[in-house]
Amino acid sequence: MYRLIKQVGKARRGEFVTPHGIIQMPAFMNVATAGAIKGAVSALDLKELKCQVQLCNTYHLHLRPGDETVKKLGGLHAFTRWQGPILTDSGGFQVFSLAKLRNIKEEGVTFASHIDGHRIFMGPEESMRIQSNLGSTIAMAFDECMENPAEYNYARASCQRTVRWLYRCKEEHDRLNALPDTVNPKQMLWGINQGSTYEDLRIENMREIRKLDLDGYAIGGLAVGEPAEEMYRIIEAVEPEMPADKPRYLMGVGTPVNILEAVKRGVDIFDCVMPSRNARHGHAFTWEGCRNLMNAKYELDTLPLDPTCDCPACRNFSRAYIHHLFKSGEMLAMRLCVMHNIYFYNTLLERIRAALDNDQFDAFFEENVAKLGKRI
Ligand code: PRF
Ligand code: ZN
Repeated sequence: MYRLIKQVGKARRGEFVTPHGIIQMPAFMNVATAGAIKGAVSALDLKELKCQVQLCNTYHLHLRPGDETVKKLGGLHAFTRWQGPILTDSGGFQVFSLAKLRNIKEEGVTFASHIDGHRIFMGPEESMRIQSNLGSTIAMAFDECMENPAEYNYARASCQRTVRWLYRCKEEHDRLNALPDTVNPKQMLWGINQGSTYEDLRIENMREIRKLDLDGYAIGGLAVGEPAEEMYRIIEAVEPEMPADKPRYLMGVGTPVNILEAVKRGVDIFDCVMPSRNARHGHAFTWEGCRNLMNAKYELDTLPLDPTCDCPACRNFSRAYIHHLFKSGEMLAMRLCVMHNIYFYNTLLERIRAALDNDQFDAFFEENVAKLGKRI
């Protein structure tokens, strides 16, 4: 299902065939946590924003509207009207980052809902059942995402438990896919590498989880408190242990610079809330660096957010107008800026693919890495 088209150093140009369409890689996944990109962007907008694949969250959709409800409504594709590939994150990360009063045991995690505080239990089987009800294209394994820095002995015990959880995920996932009324009988399961910032734990963990011959593998537990250099070091350590014929997903990363650096080290797919979250605070990514639209210098600026951008916001509106909308608290400010940032991220990945296709990746990297990191 993953086809490697070309490799330049460690960087990979490939494609991943799914029953909901082909993902050209390297790719970015647009984050629609509760079934919508935050900032009033719907599935109808996504095609125009060059979106290939959408990510939704098990944890959020289980709490609201409930995965049983989504199943009754025909699954996430019918519910959100996004017809392309959908990946659901397992809840592993959200339970650890959002929920309060967690209690982790071998069976799973008990936690209080961040909405109304009621107590919920989620383990590998529950996560698989929820994701099966959602009917996503790709289900993620249920894992524990530790914060960094983590103590060595804790990290070792935690990622060993995550491996045991993975075996339970696989068994339950196979059982659910075979049921007669399952929403998506071809749902895939991807595993998640953990091990904090310890190279030996990361490598051992990867060797364990690749034995299950899953449809793809993620690197989790990064961009959770450690410096970017540590993240790159861990990617370099674990990458040689990842199967070459499966996609590699770096979870929750990152800035445009992080993405360039990770592609260079062999990562194929990313997701991050940054394009939408930063836009909601008035930050627009551009090819010259990141702009803050709240800045008074945009009051009379008639140029678009990025003069080289063809997104719906840049084709029609000025910085001055968007600056005014932010100052006035108009919802349209966010919508325009979110659309621009999503288009920007998808264009970044499209240009990375084109650079790989044309044997220009190194030049593209050098030309853009410094500019993309600037604040202007
Ligand atoms: N595990 C899961 N989802 C995630 C992460 C993880 O470690 C991260 C870490 N950056 C983001 N999303 N299941
Ligand atoms: Zn734009």
